[in-house]
Order: sequence, then structure tokens, then C-alpha cells
Amino acid sequence: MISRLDLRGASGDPRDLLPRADLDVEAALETVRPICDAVHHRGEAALIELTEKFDGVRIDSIRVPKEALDEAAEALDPTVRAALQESIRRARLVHREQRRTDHTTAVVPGGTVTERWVPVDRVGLYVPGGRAVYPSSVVMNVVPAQEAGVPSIAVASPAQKEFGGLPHPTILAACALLGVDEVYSVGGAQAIAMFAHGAGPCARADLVTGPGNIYVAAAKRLLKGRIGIDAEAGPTEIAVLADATANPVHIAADLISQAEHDVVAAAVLVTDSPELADAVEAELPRQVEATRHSARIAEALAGKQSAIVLVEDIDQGLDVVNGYAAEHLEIQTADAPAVAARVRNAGAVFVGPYAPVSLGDYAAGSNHVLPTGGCACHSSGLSVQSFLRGIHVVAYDEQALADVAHHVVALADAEDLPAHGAAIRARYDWKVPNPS
Ligand code: HSO
Ligand code: ZN
Repeated sequence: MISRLDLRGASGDPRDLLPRADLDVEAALETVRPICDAVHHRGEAALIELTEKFDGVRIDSIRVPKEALDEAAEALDPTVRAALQESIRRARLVHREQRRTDHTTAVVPGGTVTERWVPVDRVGLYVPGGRAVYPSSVVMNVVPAQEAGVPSIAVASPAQKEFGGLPHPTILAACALLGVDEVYSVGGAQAIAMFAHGAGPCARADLVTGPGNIYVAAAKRLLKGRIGIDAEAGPTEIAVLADATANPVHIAADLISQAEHDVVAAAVLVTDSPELADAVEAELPRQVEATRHSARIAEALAGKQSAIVLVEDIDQGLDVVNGYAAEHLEIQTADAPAVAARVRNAGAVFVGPYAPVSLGDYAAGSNHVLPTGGCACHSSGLSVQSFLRGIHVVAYDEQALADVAHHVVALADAEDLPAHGAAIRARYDWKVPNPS
């Protein structure tokens, strides 16, 4: 059901030790290019045609009416409502503390640099709606954007045939609970193009965030620059670093929980205990059989991206998981906090036996939009920071500029850019000496 990899005594670049699923975003570029062009040139009409083609439903307009949002909120199962409200409350607690305050540095008397944190004017949030209908992802995108103070927030999610061409009602209800009333029934690459170019009632956005399939990732790659993007989300990954003290039943359940997302999801156990490896391997089929999406999960676990990995000791285990840079990393060892403190690369770290990844997916307060595919070695998950720009505001008075003028002129001259120096000298009747 899952392959075994023995890395005891292995050497080499830790970044290459664990296999990953092949994800050829480049190949999808040619598929999404005409889609993005059509949206660019023909706007809402193209979106309506593409929705009919890909989602199999004809819609009159891409904008979801306010009444549909209110109705979805009213019809929401009270249990789901309470859970979403608690998820929102916890996410707000965490993300509110990520807000930045402006800071002014007095560099010299009369010379200051202020870093001003300014939210983007308008953000488009993409929420998938194919196999995956994730109202929790609405929470994880909207809450940091709101806490950052973004004034204009729009959501796009695919039109669903069975709901008359509206996005899934739980998505609509989540938007309503969060106070977002600008929602579009648009999915896939065309949603990214809609935000990048603007179309019909949807104004162009400055930034688009949110997960999606390979076509969404390809559209982000194609339109990046025209619009800001968060990341090209890849399939979900869970790595568990565990020793002999860990509970194999919990580990199997956690691996399965993320394998449930996708046949190419990665589930990796790294352990120094052959006994634990055997116990988890024995437990997996038992639990897979009992769960609803067993075929999908079995395929994900059997894929080359999933494995039970044996290491010499927890030190080598840390090298392996730091090299892998998983989206989610659980530490299930004796003294888990000490081991977790040595993690350098992971989208999010889950410490000890009572912090499974599913908690973070829904209700820990942490964000679940996280870097995948090894990008955790250079990127962070979605946060308030993702929606802010830090603008340096430079203010120098006459004396402060005069005091540094000769240095600017010298550096400009060293770079053979004398006009740069002249812009300083002109302010002092050309009296700042020109080195050349
Ligand atoms: N584990 C997913 C997020 C998610 N799980 C949404 C359930 N719903 C990627 O971090
Ligand atoms: Zn999940």
C-alpha cells in the first residue's frame, strides 16, 4: 500500500532524498493561454462560454446576487455554521496579531525613512469547487485579507450545475458569514484571468490568492506580473517525524487525512523506529478500508510521492524533513517541542500528539494555505503580510542631504552614472565636488 525507503547511512543533498509527484505546470501553460486571452479580450461573454464548456452550466451573469448569499447563509446547517464561526474567530485571533505598525528610523538629524504598511487596494480570492469544496479555504483567505485592511475583496468559485450555476452553497454561506458580498460564479484558469484583467462587473484586482488545480497554477504563472499572486499551490503534503514513542494508529490516521485530498497528495512518515514503521504499515490498510474515499487514498499512499522512510536517528530525520520542506510537518517524538524547535523548513509544524494537521486545516487558528512542493524553504503560508506592501517613505532636509551628498556623488561616479550625482549637485549650485 505504501513504499518503504531506507535512508540509514544515505548521503547526498537532503533536498533530493524524498521523491515528489511530477507536476508539470509548464505543460498546462499552453492549455490556459487561449482561455486567459479570451477573458482578456471578450470579458464576461467569454467567462459565460467557458463556464458552459468546463462546468456544464449556462449562467446569465457571473456575479452572484446578494439574495443568493443571504439565502445560503440562512439555509446553512447550524452545526456547520457554529464550526465556521469558531474557525473564523480563532483565525482572527492569530491573524490580527500579524498586523504591522509603521516604523520611522531617524537615520541622521533631519533625515528619516519610514516604512509604511499599506494593504493592496483589491484582492481576488479563488476558492476551488470541483472535487474539493472547501469553505474552510474561504476563511483562510478572507480573514488575513480583512485583518490586513484590504478595502475591496472579491471571491470566485466555480459555477455548480446542481446549484443552478451558483458556487456551492456552503462557499456562499462562508462568504456571507465573513461579510464578503462580491462573489463570482467563475472557476479555474478563467477566474485568475478575470481578476488579472477585469471582466464585466468584476474590476481588475491587484492580487489573487488561494489554492487550485494545475490549470489555476498555470494561469497564475502566466499572469504573474499583470497581477500579484500568492503561490502556485501544488498537491497537499504531510510529513510526520516520529520515534518509537509515537502512536501508530494516530500516525496512520493523519497520513490518511491528507491523502484524502488527491491521488497525488503526499503522505510521508520519517522514523528511526523500524517497529513503528511496521506498525503504521500494518495499520494503514485497516483504516483506509474503513474510510469513505478509500480508492483515492489508496492511490495517494501507493504513489511514488508517499513513503515510510527509515532514518538512523532523529537528527538524520530532521535533516531529511528539513530537506523535504513539507507543507505540513508533524513532530511525534519524545520531547516534541525541542525537536520542533530545530525545524527550519516547513509550511506549518504540528507539535506533539494532540496537534494533528486536520486541526490546522479547520480550527487551530493557523492558516492552511501553505507552501507546497518544497517551496517552504523560501516561502511562508498565507498571512496578513501577503496582503500588505511595505513602502519606504524617505524624508531628508537640506542639511541632511548636503551632509551625504559627496557619498552619493562618489557612488554614482563609480557606477558611471554621473547624472545621478548631478541630481544632488544641482541642489547646491553644483558646489558638491564631482570626482570625474
Ligand atoms: N489540507 C489542505 C487544506 C484543507 N483541508 C481544506 C481540508 N480542507 C491544504 O493545506
Ligand atoms: Zn486538509
